[in-house]
Amino acid sequence: MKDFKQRVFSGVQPSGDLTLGNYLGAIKNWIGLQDTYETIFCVVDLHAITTWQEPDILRNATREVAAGMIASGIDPKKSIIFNQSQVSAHAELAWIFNCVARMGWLNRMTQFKEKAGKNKERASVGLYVYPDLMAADILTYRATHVPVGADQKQHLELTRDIAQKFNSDYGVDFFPEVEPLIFGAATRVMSLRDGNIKMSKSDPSENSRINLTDNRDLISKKIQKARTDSEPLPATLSELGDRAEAKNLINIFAALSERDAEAVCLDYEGRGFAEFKRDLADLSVSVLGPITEEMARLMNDKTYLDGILSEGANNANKLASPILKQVQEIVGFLRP
Ligand code: AQP
Repeated sequence: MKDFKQRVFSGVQPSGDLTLGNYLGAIKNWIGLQDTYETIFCVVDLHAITTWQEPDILRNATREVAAGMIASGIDPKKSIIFNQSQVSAHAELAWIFNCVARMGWLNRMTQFKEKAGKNKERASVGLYVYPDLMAADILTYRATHVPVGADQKQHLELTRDIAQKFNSDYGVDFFPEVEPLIFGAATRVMSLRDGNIKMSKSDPSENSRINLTDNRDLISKKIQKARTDSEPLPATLSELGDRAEAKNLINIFAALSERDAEAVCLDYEGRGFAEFKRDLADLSVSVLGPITEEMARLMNDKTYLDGILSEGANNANKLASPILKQVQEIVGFLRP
């Protein structure tokens, strides 16, 4: 296999307010990659409309995700930041991949099953072919590395399958074998109301999540209100057993303080949640406060944000266009 440029691609959907889950599980981990790789971070608005989005809210959320990335430490001078719909190569390559991927592969995707719920017949076709678009996002830049959370691993496997099938169907060595970048302390942040489901932008309960748009008071209140139990904390994680909410709060504490979850558990051995939550609220406010404030400041400067997104789209387009052109030639599209 030939040498491909070391390039990272990742994205976040503007399907609601950015959450602590998006921050700890994704964006925070991207910051360090900017010095090692060529990095492309995308606000994936085409993905967002796989479920219904109010147009004005979508526009606002698109800017908000960009502001959240920048406020968290993604540097527009080091990384390409743009929104997906501005670069048509994503949609064009996704169509080709719709024709490469097999129904059987998509039928196995667990995220579709989770998101479509019981009423599969009423889910959009876009939601079903979401993984093909994700493969196009990555491969339209021939990205070599993708930082993924545990929930996205299956989609990345599919990207690898699509790349391989394309290469073998057309007898080329065109798309790289994409590698996942998995972070040691990759955190899966769970809902503050139910420790068995993930914290999500689209959860109907506001108290289930911390948004990066929440002010210091609200962050603190949501932590205080988080569901817990009446038992004191044990010395080790394994002794927590199936206390999912307790585990989640300890993991959040560990991720925010960049410490090992076992060490956090040991620190609070024998203590109750009132004290633990007070400290977690203070910690959350001290880490997230500056980010939420910078985000609010950026949201007041739409000209700046739109400028970043449009410059990012230009740069992304410069990378994507020649790759798409080669794909079109390989596939046999006549372009006189
Ligand atoms: N709770 C989470 N814990 C850890 N990582 C998370 N991510 C999302 N939620 C958590 C990671 O954030 C990145 C961007 O996610 P996305 O916006 O593309 O879609 P998602 O995973 O579907 O996020 P949400 O918040 O749950 O959105 P909705 O409610 O619209 O579906 C991904 O890398 C993801 O792993």
